[in-house]
Amino acid sequence: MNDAGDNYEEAIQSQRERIRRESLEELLQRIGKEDTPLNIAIIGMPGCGKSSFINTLIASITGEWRSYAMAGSFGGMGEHKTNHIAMYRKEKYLKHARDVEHLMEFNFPTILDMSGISDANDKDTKMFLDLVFSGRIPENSRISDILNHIRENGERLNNLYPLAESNIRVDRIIFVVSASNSSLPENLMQAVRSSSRSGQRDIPLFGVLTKIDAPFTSEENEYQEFISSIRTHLGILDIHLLRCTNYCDVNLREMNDEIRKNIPNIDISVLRGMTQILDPSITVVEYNRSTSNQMDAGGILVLAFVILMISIFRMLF
Ligand SMILES: Nc1nc2c(ncn2[C@@H]2O[C@H](COP(=O)(O)OP(=O)(O)OP(=O)(O)O)[C@@H](O)[C@H]2O)c(=O)[nH]1
Ligand SMILES: [Mg+2]
Repeated sequence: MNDAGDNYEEAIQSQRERIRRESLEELLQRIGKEDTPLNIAIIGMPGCGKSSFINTLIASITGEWRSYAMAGSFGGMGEHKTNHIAMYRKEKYLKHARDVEHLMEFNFPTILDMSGISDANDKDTKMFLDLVFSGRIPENSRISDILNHIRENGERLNNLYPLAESNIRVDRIIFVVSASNSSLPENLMQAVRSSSRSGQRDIPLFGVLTKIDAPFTSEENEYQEFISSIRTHLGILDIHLLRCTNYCDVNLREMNDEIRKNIPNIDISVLRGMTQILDPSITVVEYNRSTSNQMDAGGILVLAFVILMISIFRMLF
């Protein structure tokens, strides 16, 4: 390339790098420094790019890609790359960042990775999701063991996975969908959506669309319909569907191994999307357990009053 071409390319690169830094700064401002990390559960079908997304998110924060969550594929041989519940706390994933001391001050989330779940909306799937969302599954549990426990123990599950103060309860759910597959896991989306709102807590749900570098179609209309279908099934706003390409086989080779410089375009999409998802003003609704009891007590009082009035009326007339 000639000098003019080189200069142009350099100018574009430095502009992208500047936008990357601004996007990270915006994320830091948004999450703040309060000392209560959010717990985020990453859910989706096998191979949709959950673990790659976690590595991409961490790379976009630290500026350097590393393989924290093991990603990969067995080429359709029916095996999961991730087969347990793994938790990534900021103490672990920021450890190697160049500006670790500065970053550690901020309220970065704890991220829960797990193996892909099959596309079902049955009792066992919902039971599994409820256990995950209420934080009752211990770290590093094998998913297949939990599913067996659910099948075998049914109602006795509460004894096996008790509710405790120490449970790491989920504050955000991210449902991951791959853009390279035209069929949506509608049953699983429905199960996650209803489990996010059942029980005592209403947990905010978000979407991440991975593999946008390899979409299933080149037809714009078809692609837009696909996106609007994801939003409808998850019941989310457009800004709550993060679209990205992950660091993966196809682009990791582009990174310069010696300097390990990230690809700014990948980081910018992820940082901007996460700024929306980690917004502390989006809160988990904790339902007031006593409200229904108070209503019952109120109802009984009204009933007693009515009975008393009827008795007095009868006595008088
Ligand atoms: N082209 C492309 N490939 C991707 C992208 N993200 C992930 N992949 C590839 O998709 C495959 C599966 O990625 P994983 O991150 O292991 O998927 P997973 O959802 O964690 O899979 P399980 O843990 O087995 O459920 C790997 O071969 C990745 O390299 C992406 O954005 N673009
Ligand atoms: Mg995985």
